[in-house]
Amino acid sequence: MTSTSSALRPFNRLLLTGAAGGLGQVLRERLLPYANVLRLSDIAEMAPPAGPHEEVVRCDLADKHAVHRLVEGVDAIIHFGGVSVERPFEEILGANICGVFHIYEAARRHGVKRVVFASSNHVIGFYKQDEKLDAHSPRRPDGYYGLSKSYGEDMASFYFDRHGIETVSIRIGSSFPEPANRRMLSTWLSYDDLTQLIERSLYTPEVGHTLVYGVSDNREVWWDNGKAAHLGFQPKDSSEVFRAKVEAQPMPAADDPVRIYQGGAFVAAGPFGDD
Ligand code: NAI
Ligand code: 15L
Repeated sequence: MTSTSSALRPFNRLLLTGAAGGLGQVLRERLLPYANVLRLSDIAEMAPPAGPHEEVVRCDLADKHAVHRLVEGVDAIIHFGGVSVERPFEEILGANICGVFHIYEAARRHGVKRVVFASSNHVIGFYKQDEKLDAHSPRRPDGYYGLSKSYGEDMASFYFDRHGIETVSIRIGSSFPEPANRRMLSTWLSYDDLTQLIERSLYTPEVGHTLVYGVSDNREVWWDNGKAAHLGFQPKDSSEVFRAKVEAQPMPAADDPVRIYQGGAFVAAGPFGDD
C-alpha cells in the first residue's frame, strides 16, 4: 500500500468491475481505504461474499440494463472486468467491446466523472522488443483482445471529448506476484505499483484522457511515461530481484515470438476456426 493513501479523502462509493478476477481479488482489499463503500462486481460468483464497507452486485457487462443499474450511485469506476486473454472475437465482443460501451454510457447517464480503465500492452503487442514507445506511438494490436482494449481507449477519449468524463487508461504490462518469464522482466507491474497507479488515477485533479503504461521500475522497459507525468506515478518495485530465478529457465528459440514481440505469445494466437 502506498504511504499517501491514508491522507486522501475517500470517495463515497467506488465501483470495481472484474472484482472476482486475479487483479480484482488483489484490488478488493487495497481499494477499501479509498471508499466508504466499495461496490464489487463480476459475472462470476464473489468469494468471499461482501464484508464491511463492501457490496456485491453480480452483473454481465454485456447486459446494458444490468450495467446501467450497476453504475447508479457510484462516484468513480475502476473498470477491470472482461475477457483478459486472446479468445475468439465473439467472446470478446460482449464482455469487452459492448461492455466498455455500457460502462461509459451508464457513467454518462448517472453523472460519473472518472473512470480508470484496465487497458493492456496487447494494444501495442506487434512492436518489437527493441522498440521504445510512448503514449503517442501508433497502436499495433496483436489480436482481438488487443483490439478490444484499443477500442476501450478510443471510447474513453470520445467520452471525454463529448461528455467530459475523465479516464486514465492504464496499459498494464504483466501484473502478477512476480515475473513468470524473460519477457515479463520488462513488462512486470507489481501489485504495489498498480495500486499506486490506480490511486493517482483516481485523485489527480485533471486527467482528461490520460494514457499511462502500467509497468514497474524494471531495468529494461520499452515504454516511456513522460506524457503521463502529471499523474505523479513513481513505481517503487523492479523485476530485477527475480532476474536470477527467471533466467534459470531455458532460453526460448531465437524465432519464438516471446523473444521478438512486446506482446509475446499473443501475436501468434488463433486463428480460431471458421464456425
Ligand atoms: P481475470 O481474467 O483474472 O479477471 C477478469 C474478470 O472479469 C474475471 O473475474 C471475469 O469473471 C470477469 N468477466 C469476464 N467476462 C465478464 C462479463 N461478461 N461480465 C462481467 N465480468 C466479466 O484478469 P486479470 O488478470 O484480473 O485482469 C484484470 C483486467 O486487467 C482485465 O481487464 C485485463 O484485460 C487487464 N489486464 C491485466 C493484465 C495482467 O497482467 N493481469 C495485463 C493487462 C491488462
Ligand atoms: C494481458 O493483457 C493479460 O490480461 C495478462 O493475463 C497477461 O497475459 C499480460 O497481458 C501479459 O502480456 O503478460
